[in-house]
Amino acid sequence: MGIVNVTPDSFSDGGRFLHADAAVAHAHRLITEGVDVLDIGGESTRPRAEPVGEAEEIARVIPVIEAIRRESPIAISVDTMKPAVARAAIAAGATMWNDVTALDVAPGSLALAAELGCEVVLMHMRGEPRTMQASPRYDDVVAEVASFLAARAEAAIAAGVGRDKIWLDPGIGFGKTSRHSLALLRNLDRIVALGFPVLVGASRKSAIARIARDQSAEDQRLGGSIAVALAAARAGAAMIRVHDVAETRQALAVAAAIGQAEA
Ligand code: HH2
Repeated sequence: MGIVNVTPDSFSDGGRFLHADAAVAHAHRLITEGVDVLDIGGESTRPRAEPVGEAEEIARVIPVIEAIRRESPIAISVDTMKPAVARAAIAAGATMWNDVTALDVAPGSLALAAELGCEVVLMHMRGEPRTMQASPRYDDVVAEVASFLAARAEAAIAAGVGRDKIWLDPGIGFGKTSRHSLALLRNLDRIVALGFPVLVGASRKSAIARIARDQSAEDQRLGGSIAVALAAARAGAAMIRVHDVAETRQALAVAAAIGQAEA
């Protein structure tokens, strides 16, 4: 899964057309790099990020989804916590709703996902984006994340979402210290064992720099991001959410070939 952020902090300033234009050009680059799913987001979920209104988020992501859909059959996911944005995105050609709140916060989310018939990514987060990194605590992070995700999958199925439409994501860095994120990656097989395809997103996150004990800026964290991708794939993750598609695909292909080589 390749990340396309249509947010002012992701692209240099300018008018909305320029933002959409830059986002579409980036999407096309990821397609040539071999991406399987494009994840389009119009609101940053970074700690301390400013919330974006519904109309503004729609104005950011829909022209981008429409433009990609006009030129490519690539699978598109929309990264949003807002039902109205998800509805508009699916109408514009997206087929997957990636919700960092696991369809658990905005009223009507589960029913809408069932009505739309789209795939859904249910991600674990502790708290909400603005405050989630303020000393998160767990007794047993792996057990708590697994039981939350199992419960959200049950709730989605009870609301009418097809079992085969559900993806689970432990939410690396969302209300977790780097120790929590490491525990989840080390024990990812316990999330995989829940019986749904698992998505992992750690690309360029601050946890990478903390774990590596360096001060690397966001675009200097490719090595650590690839290390997570390889470990997650080995533990059974079905999809990895990344900024750097070509490099990650290459690393995954070589690791897989080594795994299949003759003894
Ligand atoms: N991480 C981010 C956003 N959406 N969705 C899923 N399912 N899993 C993730 O790990 C995940 C996500 C944050 O990363 P990014 O899009 O790079 O930053 P921002 O939210 O600031 O745009």
